[in-house]
Amino acid sequence: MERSLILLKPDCVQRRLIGRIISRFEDKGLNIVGMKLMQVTPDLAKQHYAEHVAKPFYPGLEAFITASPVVALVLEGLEAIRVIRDILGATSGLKAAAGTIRGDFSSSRQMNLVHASDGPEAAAREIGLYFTESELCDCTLSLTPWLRADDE
Ligand code: FUP
Repeated sequence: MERSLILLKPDCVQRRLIGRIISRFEDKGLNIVGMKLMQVTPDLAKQHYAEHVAKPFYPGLEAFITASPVVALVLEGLEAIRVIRDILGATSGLKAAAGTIRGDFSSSRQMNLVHASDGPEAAAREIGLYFTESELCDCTLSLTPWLRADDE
């Protein structure tokens, strides 16, 4: 099983798409193990986007990600990191394939609705930035035997 850090970004919250986007993850069979509405501070933004802080687009990215609350989630599932990024589509909503979240709902590179960790190391680092261990719930949902075989 893998875990990934997901942010429903300010554009997602402001456009009242939270429910529809979370439904896509639930429909796929991913488990929610952490979830909260929160405000990203400039300091947290710099830690989250550490690899981008020196880039020309960073000031605009920080202004955007701190402009309104976000919903932070930890999702869990088999190959969850890749599966979730496939569900999101390419970074720019203009390039993302139809049927993906960004392909269906976004026409922007910055306002692309959802962040998802891009690898296991990023996931561990980002989950630690947004959640304490006690905020994560580990439970087996009763429908699990109807979502995949025991040996998968
Ligand atoms: P992703 O892994 O899909 O979240 O995308 P990146 O790590 O490449 O970029 C991080 C965030 O910076 C994305 F949400 C989009 C944003 N971005 C810009 O706003 N402008 C750019 O020129 C490039 C990326």
